[in-house]
Amino acid sequence: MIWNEEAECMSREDIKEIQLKKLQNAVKKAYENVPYYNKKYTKLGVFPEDIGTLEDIAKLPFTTKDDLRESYPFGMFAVPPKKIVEVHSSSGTTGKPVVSGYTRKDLDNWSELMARGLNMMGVGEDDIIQNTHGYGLFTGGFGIHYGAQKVGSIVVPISTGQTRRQIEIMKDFGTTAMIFTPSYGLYLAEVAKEEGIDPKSIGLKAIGFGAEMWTEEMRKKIQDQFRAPAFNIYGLTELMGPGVAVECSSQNGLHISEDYFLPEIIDPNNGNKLDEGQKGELILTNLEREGMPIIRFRTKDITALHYEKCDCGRCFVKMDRITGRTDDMIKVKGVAIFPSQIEKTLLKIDNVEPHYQIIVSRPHLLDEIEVKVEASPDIFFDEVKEMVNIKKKIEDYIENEIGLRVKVSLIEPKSIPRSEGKAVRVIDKRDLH
Ligand code: DLL
Repeated sequence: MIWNEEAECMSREDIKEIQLKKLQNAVKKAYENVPYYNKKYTKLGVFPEDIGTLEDIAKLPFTTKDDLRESYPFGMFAVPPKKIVEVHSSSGTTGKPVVSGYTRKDLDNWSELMARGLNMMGVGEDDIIQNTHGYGLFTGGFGIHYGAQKVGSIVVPISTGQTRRQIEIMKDFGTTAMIFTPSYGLYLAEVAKEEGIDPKSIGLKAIGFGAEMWTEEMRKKIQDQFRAPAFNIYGLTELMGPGVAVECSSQNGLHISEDYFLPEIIDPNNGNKLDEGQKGELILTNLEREGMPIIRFRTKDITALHYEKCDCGRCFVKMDRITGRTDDMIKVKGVAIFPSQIEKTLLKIDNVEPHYQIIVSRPHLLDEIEVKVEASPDIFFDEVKEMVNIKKKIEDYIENEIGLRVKVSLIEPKSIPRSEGKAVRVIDKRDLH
């Protein structure tokens, strides 16, 4: 059974007709109610009336994470604050986070979209969904939660961490569907085995995983460990959260709900549109958002679109799994991190230089970050106590900025290789591509 057959199995003509109507409306609302769009469109001399066809979207400028950051916290909202009922937030590139605001209707739409996603994974009212995503400003917890309730399953809002308790609950409650980041899934399986529980014996029906990049080898490992199919869930805070696109039983791409989102693929170097099947940067327009209209958002995620009909019967376009980003954002334990956040923190601390390198690895299935920081020439490496104090201070400051505890190593001045072009700030040893 398809959750919303009328929507998900529409003809291409109907999809286009609905998209055009909604796009015209979204652009008009953004122009009329959000000073950011109003100023930008006026300056460029493009107006809502100029959108006569779907292709006309190319006349509109892109919106970036930095644009949203500059409107921090509520500057992108298109409705008065009293109509906003929930906010979520994610990291910004240079400090300020991005805030996403939802009206009651936006939350209803989010539930619908995530319900479609869970239905694609074969999850419904007979299921018990254990949601290991964090409940808080991160969209993962609440987004999955809303969808799970909408399809009528029992949702276990256990949130992140407490790995041994997670396993106990899976067993005791008879969890049938797990939601996790791929790295956490593998870790869960390992801890279960340590506890003498074979993850296969839990009897999972489906796994939903996302929020960070993964490889087919990782999927295979997760599926083998739990003996259950694993489906990719994609989304981002700016557009909504999880549920923008989800994988169906074919497991070869994610359906984007095109009655809510208009996807484009561009060449990230010149902004030109790329054709079906060509890899480039994904641009997304939210066609329905009341609280915060998002027009032509540069996701920086690399993928390609495919329009041929899918075996599952759904007609919405499919995107490939994300294979990279055009910027230096990394996701660690599901948390988005920019090197600039580390840099900003280092600049606040005496005795260290803003020369650093971030090393991300996955030594025991869980992500670990080590930040190597150059000490200033005037501190003495034989002053053990002083070194320990500085190291701890940096760790505390970084934790305060990114929300994760990292390991800091202080190294000799000038020991990080200098580069003439872009400095290599991140060394990702996880092999995610
Ligand atoms: O990660 C939303 C989410 C929550 C998706 C739970 C899936 C499950 P942000 O924290 O704003 O939102 O991060 C968005 O994460 O631009 C991608 O780079 C990356 N990302 C999200 N899902 C996937 C995925 C949530 N399935 C950013 N595969 C996006 C690869 C993903 N990367």
